Parts: sequence; C-alpha cells; structure tokens
Amino acid sequence: MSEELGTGAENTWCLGCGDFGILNSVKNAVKELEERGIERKNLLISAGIGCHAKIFDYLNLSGLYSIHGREIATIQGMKFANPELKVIGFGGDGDSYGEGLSHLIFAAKRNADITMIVHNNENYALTTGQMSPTSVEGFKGPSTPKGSIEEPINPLLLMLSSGASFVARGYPGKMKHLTELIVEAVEHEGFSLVDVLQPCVTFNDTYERYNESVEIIDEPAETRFEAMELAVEEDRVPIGVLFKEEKDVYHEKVYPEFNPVKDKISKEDRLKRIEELIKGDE
Ligand SMILES: Cc1ncc(C[n+]2csc(CCOP(=O)(O)OP(=O)(O)O)c2C)c(N)n1
Ligand code: SF4
Repeated sequence: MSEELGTGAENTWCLGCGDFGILNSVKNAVKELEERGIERKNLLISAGIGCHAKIFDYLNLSGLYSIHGREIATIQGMKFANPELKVIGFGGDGDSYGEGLSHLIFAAKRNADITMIVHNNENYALTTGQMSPTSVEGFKGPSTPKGSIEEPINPLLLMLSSGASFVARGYPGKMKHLTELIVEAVEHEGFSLVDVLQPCVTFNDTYERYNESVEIIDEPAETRFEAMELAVEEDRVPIGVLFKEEKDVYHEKVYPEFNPVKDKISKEDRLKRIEELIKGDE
C-alpha cells in the first residue's frame, strides 16, 4: 500500500464542514498508531451511509463500505474473523444513533473490540438536513419546519449505561486533541466510542456554539456514574475521554486462542465440531 493516506477521489464535502477536521485527525492518528507499532495493513475501516461515510473514499485504508447503520455489525464481523486486526467504523448520528442504534448498544454490551467514530452533526445531512436523534429541541429542517418538539438523546449517557468500556467526545475545532482521542480509542482493547461534535455548515452550523462551550478534561472520570455526570453537563461541554475501564473482550471469551482466518479448518472438521456442539456433553 502506498505511503499516502489520501486518495484521488474528488472531495465533495461543503467548504468548512467539520468532516475535514475528522479526516485530518484520522490521518494523523493512523501515522501515530504506525509509530506505536500498529501496522497499516492491520487497520480495517468501514462506514455507513451519509456525508460522514464519504471519509471511506478519502482514506487509503483497506475496508468494506457498509450500509446505513450497519458498519457497526460489519466491523464486529471483521474483528471476530481476524482478532489481529484493529477495526474502525465511521458513522453519522442518524446512522449510528438512529438506524444502527441496536447494533451500537449490543456491541457496547458485549465489549466487542471495535472503535466507532461518530460524526455527530445533529441532523441527517446527506438527505438535506432532517432532524436526527441528536437534534436539539426546536431544530428546523424539512421534516420539522416548525421546529423539533422532541428532546435529543445523549449518546454518551446511552453508551455509558450500555456498558461501553471507553467513551470519549471530541471536536474538530481541537484537531490535535481529537487525534489523541482517536489514537487512544483504537489502542483501547474493547469497545470504544468517539462522539465527534461535527459542525455541518450547511444545515446545522454549530461552530460558534461549540467554540464557546467545549472544554478539554485532562482525566477520565473515576467511575461510570461520575462519567454520566460529565456527559450531561450543559454549561460547558466536556471533551476528552470521559470513561475508560479494562474488561474482558468478546472474541477472547468466545475463542481465547483461535484465529478463524489463520487457523482455518477443513470443511469436514468444521462439520464434525458442529455435530459435537449439537450433541452437547451426553
Ligand atoms: C436503510 C437506509 N435508510 C435510509 C437511507 C437514506 N439515507 C441516506 S444518507 C441518510 C442520512 C444520513 O444521516 P447521518 O447518518 O446523520 O449522516 P450525515 O449525512 O449527517 O453525515 C439517509 C437517511 C439509506 N441510504 N438507507
Ligand atoms: S451537508 Fe453538512 S455534513 Fe454534509 S458535507 Fe455539507 S457541511 Fe458537511
């Protein structure tokens, strides 16, 4: 694979979109991860559908373009098939907190060893700015011309209560910090979520709001409950790793010593194993 992390694909994001900051942070994070010994060939990516997902076209990394909200299942499959890989999924708030939400909750619950980066622009941008699960009350768009009457969900609170072992929030206006968060999330063994407050200059320009309110926290909270308190703060918006803990990861609990790709078994042996499993201990 060439050293270049970009691709020749034409970039069609709007000028000023927060997705550019995420793309650059990911590129810098990949370089840092390589320096720390994670080979690029062992990094695999996937993405849902939306403006966020175009990042797949702009990154010279191996992977599989998925469907709306299903990149979470796709990267779990990649990791389960070859535990040597580090897998990263890119989702949108409509994608990961809407259509793919159950995948996200169950990936966190089982502590699947994956990293999800959610471009949270608080609207369905590619389809022209409809309200999404994280849109603020009063948000105006084609589906809510008089303003949304619903309260937004808090994705960090949701992830913390689903058992996530790494929960972080970043902002493209603080790119160096976002890069560090991505590096830490990928290195973390277990489920990691980086919710990125991504301004969408065309349908939801939040630069002013977040430039004024984000505040970097130096240390994660000591307990899950303290992290929840950080997640719901409103006067300031804490960014950084809110919570982190070591927990057994899913694939190691299922097969501690086995790599399905490298330790491939013949069809006959596989059928024999299935037969034994069905028979049980009798
Ligand atoms: C299963 C399915 N449902 C709906 C769509 C239509 N669709 C494509 S992009 C999109 C909005 C994506 O919004 P979000 O995930 O927030 O990403 P953004 O465009 O804001 O980055 C929708 C609804 C689709 N492609 N597939
Ligand atoms: S519509 Fe919004 S999210 Fe999509 S590229 Fe433009 S600014 Fe970015």
